[in-house]
Amino acid sequence: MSTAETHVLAYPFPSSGHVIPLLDLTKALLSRGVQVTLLITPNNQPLLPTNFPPNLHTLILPEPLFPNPNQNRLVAIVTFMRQHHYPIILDWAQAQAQATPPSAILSDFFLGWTHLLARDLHVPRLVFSPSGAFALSVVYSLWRDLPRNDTPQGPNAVVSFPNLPNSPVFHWHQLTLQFTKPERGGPEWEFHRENILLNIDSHGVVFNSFNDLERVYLDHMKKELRHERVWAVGPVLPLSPLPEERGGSSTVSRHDIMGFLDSREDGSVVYVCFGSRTFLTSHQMEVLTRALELSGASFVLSVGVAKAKEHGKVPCGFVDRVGVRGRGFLIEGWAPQLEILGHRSVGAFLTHCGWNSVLEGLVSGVVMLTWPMGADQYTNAKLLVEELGVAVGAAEGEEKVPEAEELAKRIERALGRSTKERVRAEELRNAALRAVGEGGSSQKELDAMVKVLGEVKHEGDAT
Ligand code: AWU
Repeated sequence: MSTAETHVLAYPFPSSGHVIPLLDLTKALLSRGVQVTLLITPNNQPLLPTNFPPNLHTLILPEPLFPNPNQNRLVAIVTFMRQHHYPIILDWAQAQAQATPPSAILSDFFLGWTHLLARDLHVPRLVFSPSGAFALSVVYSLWRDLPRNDTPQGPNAVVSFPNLPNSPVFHWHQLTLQFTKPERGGPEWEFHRENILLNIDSHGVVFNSFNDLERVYLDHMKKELRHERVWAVGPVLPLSPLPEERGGSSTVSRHDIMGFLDSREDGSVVYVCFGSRTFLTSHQMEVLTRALELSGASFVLSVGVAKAKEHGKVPCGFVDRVGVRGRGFLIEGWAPQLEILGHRSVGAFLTHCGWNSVLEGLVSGVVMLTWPMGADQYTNAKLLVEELGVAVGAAEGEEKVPEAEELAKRIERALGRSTKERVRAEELRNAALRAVGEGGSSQKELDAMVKVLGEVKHEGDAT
């Protein structure tokens, strides 16, 4: 099948951190002449590129609703999508049969059930992992080995993963809540387990990562899955020119934020942002702003718009005190993160270690300060600090509060010019740019993946 006859259904989980990278990957597929139909919900339509290339199509699916606020949000959304999107996609695909039938489904790792949908459509399902290979290796190992925690240490119990490279060890509270929170063996726990096992059974997995960053984990994944259909095609993020908007429209004028950064010395600014979904408590925010003040560093502090009363707000007086001295720039809402990180004046990035932010920090060559909060973020922080030596540990947890003085010292260290982290940051930036450059490993792996999809027949022999 020629590339132009290859038709991929790209199906993201409808949350910014998952939609953004799959949209970026879709652009790379389109540039190779692949037909792509984006299965997207109305709330995420604004994220679509304005200039639609002729080989990009969309199928708008109902917005997941979950009336019961007490239900787990992820379970509710994925259940809604399985119940309400599945039949619509089946009918749509059957209507497409004579036109350009789908060649594959490329769907987020939260949507394991699409492996069953792909079987109904007689096409292969590829898992799209918006997280890295280390993180997914930990998750797959968890749901295969089902470690227990009957120890008195409770959340501080240590869980080791001897079958993973470097035999990492985590505390129980650092593992994904999807595994540790629901009652073991209960409906929610089984829901997550089924989802992961369906991912493991799928035809292949596509990582927004690159060989020089996670080679040992990518090789481990191939060994565990017993096939080679593991492709590292990232970082998929746009390099230049940077899009005006990405994932949302900035709540500050580009002119103002760039004006502030232009006025700063090279590498002198620490950028602070905790992704699209994470909020600090009031106490954490108090300590963070205190540390920024003590550090004496220039900073850009991006705090999402608080969605609930328990979300920490910047202490009153802070902006006046610090803003007056012109050291700080506060963004309440959506920050133009890629542009900020790419500015010559930004030297450090205090992040919750969401994988998109990790990759954006690496491509920008900044030294990261890690403050993981949950999900895959503890694994990402371990990779950055302990294995790659490209980041400084700053804090951890949604509740714990670091010492302001200690945090200030770590901010200063992260802004240091000739630290070992700075050297590693430059090395990994160059490695990331090589991977996505002409003839780079990520380009080659994406070409290989497209070739595999082009060779898959429709007789259903690939599921
Ligand atoms: P990011 O992955 O950094 O964080 P989350 O939004 O928390 O998304 C998974 O995505 C992670 O591995 C999970 O740990 C979970 C989730 N952004 C921006 O442009 N402006 C803002 O003000 C805030 C965010 C962008 C940012 C990045 C994305 C956030 C894959 O963390 O540049 O691309 O939004 O994704």
